[in-house]
Amino acid sequence: MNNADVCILIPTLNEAATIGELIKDFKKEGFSNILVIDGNSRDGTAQIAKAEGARVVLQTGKGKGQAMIQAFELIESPFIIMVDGDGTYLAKEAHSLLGPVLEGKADHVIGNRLEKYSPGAFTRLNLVGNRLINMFFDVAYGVDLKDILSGYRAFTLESVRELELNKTGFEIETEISVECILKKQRVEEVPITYLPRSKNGATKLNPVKDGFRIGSTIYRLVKVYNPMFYFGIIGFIFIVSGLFTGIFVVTEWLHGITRIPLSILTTLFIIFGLQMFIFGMLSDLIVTLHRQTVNLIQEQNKRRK
Ligand SMILES: Nc1nc2c(ncn2[C@@H]2O[C@H](COP(=O)(O)OP(=O)(O)OP(=O)(O)O)[C@@H](O)[C@H]2O)c(=O)[nH]1
Ligand SMILES: [Mg+2]
Repeated sequence: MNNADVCILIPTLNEAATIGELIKDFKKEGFSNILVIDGNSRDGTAQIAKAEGARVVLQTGKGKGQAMIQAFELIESPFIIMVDGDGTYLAKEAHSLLGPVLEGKADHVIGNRLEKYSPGAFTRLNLVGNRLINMFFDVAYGVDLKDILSGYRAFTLESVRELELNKTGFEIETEISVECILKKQRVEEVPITYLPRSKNGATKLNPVKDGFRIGSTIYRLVKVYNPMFYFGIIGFIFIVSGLFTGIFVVTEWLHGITRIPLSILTTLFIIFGLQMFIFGMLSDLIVTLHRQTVNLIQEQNKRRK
């Protein structure tokens, strides 16, 4: 392996404060194949990156996700490192991220920020949000990943070409993580340092709006992977609501008061909730059978090759 076989992919939007230094740092580590995909920054980010010797491409659409998808199409190098341009990640840790990919042990390596982050790197809201999102993700997909939203990753070109990506904003990391699981890739996590954002560069992430988008992306994408989880959550909410109204109706009835509309509502809640579980079971069956068919076809294709 030659360092030129590794493309350092940096998405940027107004990161003039940090991009120059970041490119220098990667060069110091021996990586000269650097691709900056810029979202038409207005602070001279693209010019700085060019002056530092990076290949700069302007993105044609909007959002970090669109930029990444566009960049993946342009890359020919067999290995890719993706890293945010805001100077929160260390170039020297690229080697430990690449390790498992180069050794052929993993297709996709995630830099786990949540083990040794610097004080101030996460706001309290971001830290709690990240932990909740990871917990939700792990339960939904039945995996044990600690930092699916990390912006520092290493993977093979082959593995990224396999992913079907559509998300245009900050949901891109979620979608990449989900697709890796759907495509049965070997995903590993390596602890990395996470530094606070430079005071001169503003965040593009809105923790509440983007956090909500990320959560709903995880939920929507799980429908075809784990439908029991998808329908089960809705069913659970309705059954719990039914139990609450039901307990109220029964207590009132014991005191001699009959609540007819609320009794009807209770019945509807519980019937609807149970139906959701039945949908879940049926969908689960369909997904399992579909998976078996796909596996069979893949095995036959492999045998033919
Ligand atoms: N090309 C492109 N890059 C973007 C866009 N939005 C954000 N980025 C870059 O994507 C990287 C991650 O964005 P950040 O704003 O740092 O988001 P974050 O790291 O999740 O949040 P912070 O914790 O606030 O840093 C940075 O390098 C941004 O410049 C975009 O629309 N287009
Ligand atoms: Mg950042």
